[in-house]
Amino acid sequence: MYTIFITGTAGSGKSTLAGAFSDWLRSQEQSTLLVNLDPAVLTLPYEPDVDVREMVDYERVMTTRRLGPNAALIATLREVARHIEEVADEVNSHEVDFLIVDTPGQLELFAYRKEGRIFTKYIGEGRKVMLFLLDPMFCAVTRNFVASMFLASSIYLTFQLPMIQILNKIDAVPKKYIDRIERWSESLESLIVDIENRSKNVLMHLSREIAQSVYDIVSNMPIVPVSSITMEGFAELHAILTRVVGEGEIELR
Ligand SMILES: Nc1nc2c(ncn2[C@@H]2O[C@H](COP(=O)(O)OP(=O)(O)O)[C@@H](O)[C@H]2O)c(=O)[nH]1
Ligand SMILES: [Mg+2]
Repeated sequence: MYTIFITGTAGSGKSTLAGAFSDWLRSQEQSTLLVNLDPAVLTLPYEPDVDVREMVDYERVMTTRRLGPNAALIATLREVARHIEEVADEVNSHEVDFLIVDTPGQLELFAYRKEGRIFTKYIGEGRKVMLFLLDPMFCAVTRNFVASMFLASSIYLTFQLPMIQILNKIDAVPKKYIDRIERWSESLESLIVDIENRSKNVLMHLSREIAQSVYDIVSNMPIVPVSSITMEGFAELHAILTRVVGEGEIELR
């Protein structure tokens, strides 16, 4: 069994990918289990098999405890973490090929609080992998690409799980952007040349420094372009999951 945690900034397409990739896997005769870890989501583009909204009531916490949206999300995630063994028992009682875990909308509440690590520790068995979603429209600019590399390495440091970067929503972006991002991920030299040509002074120096310091971490993560609308790239994502993660190559790096 593979356990896939889907992470990325708010709106990067985590929930859509969770549903679409599960549909695709099922069409390939693979069994999947979909887990929603977002207590605050109103509607989901898939039918979750395990849903934390059945365990905590985000709206009620917000009104009864007079909390703002983020504080209520923190409180409800903490509540779920307190009952993590029940959640894990429910999830882990199913025998499936792929366990797909959709994480809360706001990345920082999952990634930079201890609850996130509790979830990734207890939920799922077998090989665990994290997908980190990138928006290709944003990442096609050098300084944004560097900022995303920095974020990806920070998430990797936090969870220490094998990570695959997903260049998402490619149906909505010109192909030249995807090619550019792939070129940067394959060659630090090419990224540095573009940083030097496209930015100036402090920004150029800062981008170059950051790129040089995190490139080794990030360049070891595969980068897969996909679309949850056309399902383009899903076969490649599946192949990378089974081949690279399956053989433990990412863990060894
Ligand atoms: N064009 C396009 N839009 C997408 C894709 N994946 C997600 N979206 C849209 O991006 C928005 C945010 O998606 P959602 O899955 O809710 O993001 P989340 O906050 O990361 O869970 C929604 O309007 C989706 O329809 C994709 O592959 N292509
Ligand atoms: Mg979502």
